[in-house]
Amino acid sequence: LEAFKGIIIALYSSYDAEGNIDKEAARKLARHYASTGVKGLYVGGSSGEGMLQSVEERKQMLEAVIAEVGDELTIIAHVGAPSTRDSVELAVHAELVGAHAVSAVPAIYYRLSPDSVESHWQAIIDSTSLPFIIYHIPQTTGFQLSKSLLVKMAAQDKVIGVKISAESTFELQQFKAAGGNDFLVLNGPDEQYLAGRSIGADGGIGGTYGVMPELFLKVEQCYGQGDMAEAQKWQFIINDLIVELLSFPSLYGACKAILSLRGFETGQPRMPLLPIEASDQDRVKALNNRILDY
Ligand code: NAY
Repeated sequence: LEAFKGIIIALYSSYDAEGNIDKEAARKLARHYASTGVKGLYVGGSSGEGMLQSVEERKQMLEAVIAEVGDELTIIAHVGAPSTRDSVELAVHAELVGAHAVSAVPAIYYRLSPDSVESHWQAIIDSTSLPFIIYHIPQTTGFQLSKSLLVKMAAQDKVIGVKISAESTFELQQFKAAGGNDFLVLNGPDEQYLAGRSIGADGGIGGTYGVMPELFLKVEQCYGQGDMAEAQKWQFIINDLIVELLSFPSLYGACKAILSLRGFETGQPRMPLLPIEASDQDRVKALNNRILDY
């Protein structure tokens, strides 16, 4: 499980000027991340806009990333989709092209019973021999994962962990305890990385890591050395930067604009996520400089 512990970047998707997947740009960004010291990449999740892409586009993004850094970084393919059929197709593809694990949110849109979500996840799990990581993000899916369903899922060898984007560290601790020692818990809210780690998370998967991986690596390093004061200092710096990132029309748009300033073109986020306007550019530049100054 060591390959899944630590800083895993929730990768933004790369689009060209027409808004289509740009495989070359995705490879360039993935290559850059491989040089930073992070553990892995989470492809096609919330930050990766998997839910806004066709099955074919999601496959293209994953293939580009694995072709470039599949031997160097841990690659987790998010295959969650509104339909089980699409999720299974994506999972089968992920295994075929060499992903190290698959992960999925509950099927979205319909208000589903726990039995339905369980069957959905089970179909994905059964479709490959890859490890599976549950993605718990109730604020967007509306599905409240219960401890009992978590325990039931975690009893299978293939289910190696859960990524928790809910903001309760209490729940995180409870899920960790319920899953047992060999069960991974990955922190979702970047603002609470250190809090999550302190209460049981084995690492984290986050979107804002993509514009400041070095700062999250500092938190992780200081925490690992037992230097809580220093770890906290860096988390607080990160949180001020996240507040600023969240002040733009869309968080993903702001992060993508910052990457563009650094020479990594990923295009605008897809509608309905709002683009960054020309009038936002000065503020984006100032924020980018602030981050680079650390
Ligand atoms: C994913 O799948 O993209 C993630 O794991 C990222 C989790 C992010 N949550 C959402 C809803 O995007 O990184 C966080 C989030 O962007 C960050 O905490 C800022 O609020």
